[in-house]
Formats: sequence, C-alpha cells, structure tokens
Amino acid sequence: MNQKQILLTNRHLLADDSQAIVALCTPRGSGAISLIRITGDNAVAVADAIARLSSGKSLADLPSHTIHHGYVVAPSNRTDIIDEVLFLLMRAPKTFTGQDTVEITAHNNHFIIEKIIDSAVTAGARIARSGEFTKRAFLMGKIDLVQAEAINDVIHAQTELALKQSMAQVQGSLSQYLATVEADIVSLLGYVEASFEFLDEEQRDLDFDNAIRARTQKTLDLISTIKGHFAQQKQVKEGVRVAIIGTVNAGKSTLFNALVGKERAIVADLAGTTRDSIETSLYRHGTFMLMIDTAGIRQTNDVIEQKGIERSFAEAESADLVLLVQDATRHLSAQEETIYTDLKNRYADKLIYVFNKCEATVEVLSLHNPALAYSTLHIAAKERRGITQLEAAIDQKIQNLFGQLKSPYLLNQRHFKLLTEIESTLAFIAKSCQASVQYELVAYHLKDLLEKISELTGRNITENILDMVFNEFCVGK
Ligand SMILES: Nc1nc2c(ncn2[C@@H]2O[C@H](COP(=O)(O)OP(=O)(O)OP(=O)(O)O)[C@@H](O)[C@H]2O)c(=O)[nH]1
Ligand SMILES: [Mg+2]
Repeated sequence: MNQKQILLTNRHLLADDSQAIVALCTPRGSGAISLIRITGDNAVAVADAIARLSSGKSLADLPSHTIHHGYVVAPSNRTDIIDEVLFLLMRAPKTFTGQDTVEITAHNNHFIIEKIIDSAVTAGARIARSGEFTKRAFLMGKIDLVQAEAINDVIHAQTELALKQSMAQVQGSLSQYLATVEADIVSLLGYVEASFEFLDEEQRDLDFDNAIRARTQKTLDLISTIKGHFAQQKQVKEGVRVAIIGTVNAGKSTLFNALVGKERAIVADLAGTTRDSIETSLYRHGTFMLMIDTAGIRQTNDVIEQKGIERSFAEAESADLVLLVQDATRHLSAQEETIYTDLKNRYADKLIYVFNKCEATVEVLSLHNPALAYSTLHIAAKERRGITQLEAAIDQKIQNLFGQLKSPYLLNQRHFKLLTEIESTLAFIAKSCQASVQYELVAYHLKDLLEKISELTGRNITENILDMVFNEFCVGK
C-alpha cells in the first residue's frame, strides 16, 4: 500500500478532525523560549486572527515555509500586544501533521503562553489532546504507527542507546523490516495460491511443498530473531537493573551507598540489617540505572535460610547486572560457596564478582581460593576504595550486554504480542505442512497473518488500539 492509499484507508478516522488544534510543544519550566504549535485546516486563519506582522502583511498571503517577525495580539483587540514573537508558516502537505501549521516562538512565561493559547482558542482552535499532533501525522499518512510509537519512545527514552534506537525507528527501520516480513508472506501466499492452479500436475507436489516449507521456516526464523531482542530492548528502554547480592554483613549496603553517592541504606555491624530490598535510581554516562540493595544470604545454626536464598536468586534473575559481594576477611562456608558458585554459573554473563573489605591491612583470604579466583574486583567499600574501578566494570558490562544489539529498532508490548501471534500461526503452518501441504488452510492463515502485520504498522487498525497508543503521548507531541 502506498502513502496515498494509507491516507484513504485512515481518512475516515479523521472525520471531524481537521479543526485547528493548539498546544505548547516545549516543556513547561525555565528556559528562554517556548514553542506553541497550531495545526489544522484553519490553522493559518487562526494564526492571522492573533498575529500582527511587522511587515503589515497577513500570513495567508505569504509563501509556505517562511519565518515572520511580529506580535501575538488579542483577537478581540488587536492593539493589545501579548508577546513579541516569530511565526513559522508551513502549509500542508509538507508539515509534521500533513496539515497547515503555524508555530509561534514566544517568550517562555507561563502567563504569556496561557494568553496565546487562550487567544488561539478564541480565534477558532481547540486545545490539543495528548499525542494528537502525532496522531494526526499518522492519520494523514505521514508516519506509520511504529514510527508514531517511536516518537513516544524518543520522548521517554531512559538511556542513550534507547534514544538512538528510537530515532532509528522514527526514520522507519522496524517498518522497513516488517515490510520485508510482509513481502515474504505475500510471496509465500503467492506460492500457495499458484499451487491451486497446478493442482493436477504431477510435478507440483514436491517443488511447491518444499518451497512453502522453506519459506515458512525462513519467515519464522526472522520473527523469532526480532522477538529474541525484546527482553534486551525492554531493558534498554527502561534502564538497567543492578542488584547487589551476597551473604549478610558482606558490606552490600555500604557498597550500595558508595555507588549511589549517598547514605541511603542502613549500614550496621549486625548481620541481617537490610530486611527488604532498597532501590534507588541513578543516571551515569548516558545510562539510567536502578541500583538494588538486597537482604543478605543468612546462615543460622549451620543452615542457610531458604527464604534468603530464594530472594537472592529472584533478584539475580530479574536483574540485568549482578554484583555478587563476598566478605574477603572470612572464608565462605561450604554451603555459601555452593550458592555463590551456582549464582556465578547461572548468571556468568551479567555477574561481577566483588571482594569487599580488601583494605591493605586485611589479609585477603578468598584470593587464595582458586575456585573463586575469576574476574574478581577488590574493593573496600567503607573507605570508597576501588569504587571507580567497579563503576568502570559496570559500565563495561552494560556496554557488552546492550551495546551490540543487532536490531536497530525498539519493540514494545504491542509489537511483542502481535509478533508472538504471528509466530505461533507460522509455527502451526510449518507443523501442518510436515506431511502434506493443505493449501486452503495455509492460504487462510497467511491472509490472517497479513492482517496482523498491517495491525502492527497501523495500516488496518481499530480506533480503540489507536487511542491506546496515542494516549501515552504528552500534549504537544
Ligand atoms: N573493614 C571493612 N568493613 C566494612 C567494609 N564495608 C562494610 N564494612 C562493614 O561491614 C559491616 C556490614 O556492612 P553492611 O553494609 O551493613 O553489610 P550488608 O551486606 O548490607 O549486611 P546485611 O544488610 O546485614 O546483609 C558494617 O560494620 C560495615 O561498616 C569495608 O570495606 N571494610
Ligand atoms: Mg545491608
């Protein structure tokens, strides 16, 4: 489907949605300049009603994509100047929303902004709803739904990497990728339908059936690959969970405080000081992290408390990065060692082994334990020694874990759910084609898949889902 067809398909949703809308597009708060956007069929008329250009002209008479100095005035009294501004005039269709647009660069003052918006409303605009600019851009066929969601992701990106990926998606990379999947399925459907035509020919069976099987598998592999990135990408988007795990009294809370740079967790000599996990978010080197201090693994009467072990494993499981802390001034008990080894083996990729209490004066017992002598870091959390090196190791690990995502796009829950459905249908087709290909059945499912994919890119979508997507936006986007 080309852009024009998309426009026609979606145009009915636009129905009475061509009225000018107005909103502040820059964040509220300090800053010299703010930007107010008016878009819609009557945007230029609305702007003219509140504009007094220095040139004495009207925006309606001026060429598109030009900037004009002037004043915003009250529509009821044109001598009442609200602010000295610049008007950026952009006519359809070469605008973000695809509709006539006037952007006003005003001074960033709460009262000025409110007055300008009020004046625009008096002149015939209405206040934009959350995400409405982007919704219009979508409805006018300027962007597809995946790109619209990516704009939302850009606004809310928590890590630099996530931002880069969102930007890539705004430019259309997942959409292009999905177009490939769609093309694959269309061609597969072509094979299936062609097979109807050659139903009586002897040669047909083998060639067509094998081609259909191979193509189904190929598409299935592609979908699985995209899906495989989901877990990772979710973390890129939401920030990185770093869990500090270890035996009681190992100095986990002391380390936590050193890493977050404040006395957030209670530190005490008493074993079992931390009873519940404590979380603090922090931002460093372009990455948003959630640092988690956990209750320690505790040994009582020679038995290790089961609950503590389970909790630690659960934290390790849901974390993106595990700092496994060992008190270097004492040996681990045999049971503790089993747990440490288990954690280390299970989470090798995301685990940093930290020996704490490694002041020069302390004999570092554990260093002599060959079983544990593997990529360890030695710190003295209480004196803040080795923290810089540990931070560097954390950054390095994050880089390793997330820096090499193969896909330049982001997925959200909606994408993931649909991809799962597409995958299971393809798996079903693959399975049912193992013996002989049931052409009618396969054709039916493939058509269903095409519909699902168009649901993903929003080219065939119900208003319900639309509203869900756009409601996540802030007003002015
Ligand atoms: N010598 C020395 N003592 C430390 C160091 N880091 C922490 N401690 C001490 O070890 C004790 C336990 O510290 P915490 O940070 O409360 O240990 P924790 O692992 O959080 O303990 P729980 O919450 O009980 O599991 C305290 O007395 C700390 O002062 C260190 O680098 N060197
Ligand atoms: Mg603690």
